[in-house]
Amino acid sequence: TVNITIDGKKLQVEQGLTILEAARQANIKIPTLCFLKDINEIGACRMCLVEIKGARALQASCVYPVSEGLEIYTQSSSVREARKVTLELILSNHEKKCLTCVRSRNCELQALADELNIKEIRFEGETNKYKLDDFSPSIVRDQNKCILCRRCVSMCKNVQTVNVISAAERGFKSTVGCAFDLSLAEVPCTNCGQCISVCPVGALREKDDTDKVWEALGNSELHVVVQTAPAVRVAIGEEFGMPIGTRCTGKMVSALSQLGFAKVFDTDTAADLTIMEEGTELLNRIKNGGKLPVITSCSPGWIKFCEHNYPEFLDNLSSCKSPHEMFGALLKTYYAEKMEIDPAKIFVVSIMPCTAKKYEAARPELSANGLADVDVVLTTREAARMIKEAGIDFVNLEDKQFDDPMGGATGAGVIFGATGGVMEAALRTVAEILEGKAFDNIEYTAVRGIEGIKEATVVFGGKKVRAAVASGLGNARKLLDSMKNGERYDFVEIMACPGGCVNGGGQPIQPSSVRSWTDLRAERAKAIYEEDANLPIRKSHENPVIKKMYDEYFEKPGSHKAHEILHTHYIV
Ligand code: HC1
Repeated sequence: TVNITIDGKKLQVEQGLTILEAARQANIKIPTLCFLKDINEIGACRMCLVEIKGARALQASCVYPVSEGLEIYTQSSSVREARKVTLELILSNHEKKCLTCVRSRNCELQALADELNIKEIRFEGETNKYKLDDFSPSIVRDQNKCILCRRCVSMCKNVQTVNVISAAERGFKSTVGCAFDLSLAEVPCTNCGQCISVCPVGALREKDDTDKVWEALGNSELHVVVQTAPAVRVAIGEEFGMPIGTRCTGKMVSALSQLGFAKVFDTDTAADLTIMEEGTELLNRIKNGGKLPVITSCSPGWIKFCEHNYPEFLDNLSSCKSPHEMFGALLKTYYAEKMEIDPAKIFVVSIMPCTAKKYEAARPELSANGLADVDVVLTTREAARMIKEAGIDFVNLEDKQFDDPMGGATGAGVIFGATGGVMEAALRTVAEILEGKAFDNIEYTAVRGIEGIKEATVVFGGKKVRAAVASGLGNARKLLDSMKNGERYDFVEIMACPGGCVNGGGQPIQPSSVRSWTDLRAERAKAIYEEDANLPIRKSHENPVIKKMYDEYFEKPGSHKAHEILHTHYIV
């Protein structure tokens, strides 16, 4: 430890901490803007300046390490004045359309201006004017609101290793964008939306598709149904001020029925179906000497990353459509027949924690009988916006169950929402098929948790299954490179977002002041595993809805009909 003084308070703190961290431990708040723990610690914005006795200039506390005897002042007049001028300069070149900004009241710049008591901007002068980049099906980039904090650049380059946005030019002309001023739609962006999750302002946002859904809901010719992804239920409450990790499944279903959807379905049901199809694919490849490992295909950001960067692994991908696409295809075939509804009149909305799902739904190969499987994808945030617009008091809603005839999922379906969940769900089923008996212990804790890469080897029926799980595209890259160097697995789960869908690019955005010190991934995943533990059925192959579907329609997993409707192919 070292001895330091902050604002006259004597402290003993761990060596290696930054001044910002030490102050936080002592409950002394230093404002930050570009800082995001472990992701963007570059001291660029100068909001966290502090005065250090004996130092020549004010120092950025987020990158300045503590050392013996440091005497620090976080609120001296020079510090306050410097922070204020810096913020006013940032504001002077920021498009201040706060009233209509998607991030209004969830904007770190707005909050800081309020905190620093800025009531007028002294430096009105020249401002940059940029064209909106809204060509991507998933992400809109508005440079007029960018404050050059570079969190998105760090996320895209260092965490996801996608590297399609970077800083360019210098001085007043400094900007963040794609090479040659291309649109995100023209570069190998995976649409993961992690850049949006870390943007402190409204410079990055999802493409808002709520109007399309309102229009469909108002069209009496259409049968408009909605499905919700596993990870939405454990995060949507945050949009209504509820604590991180609150399970809101019943309230979410109530709110969606109140919005006017004819049916509210659970994507988890299709996740169970995915396990049946993907599990069969794995067992067939193991038995028949097919291409191993089988790599999961539910994360569209990961699929696009693979298509651009690792085409040599495309044959390893499971041919299964992702669960929500499977569900869409089911609704326009099996359900349409069962309910005697013209499939062309069925309008499927998916509520997903993901921005890449918007891009996925638009892929032409994801259709059945010429109809797109899914018509519109909304993020968790957009769904919350619709609920607010309809004046629904979300927090006080009564719980409601998902609708029949496709309602009913297992714990295996819900854990898809956290990294390792698809693997665990698959192992719960594959184990029983290979052993030919039921298992009581179904919790595969080795594949749980937020570590970027996890491994497990299990033996069922004398067969060794080597499993690996990666979340975050940087970790996927590491895992794939190790496989190129000879590492061998039978089954691999990859999710584009760090921590899996619970931390998807479409989830509620928490500011750096929360995100830097609370692990959103762990809190939301805890709620997912609680939901699993509370469900009466926790294995996909025991789901009665799925059994019935095979009896009535598909005959058996991997059948010709199942392949026609539930499987797809990839593009080099
Ligand atoms: Fe996911 Fe999936 S788990 S991809 O993370 O396989 O988005 O939640 O819906 O489709 O089920 C996302 C989540 C989601 C699919 C499922």
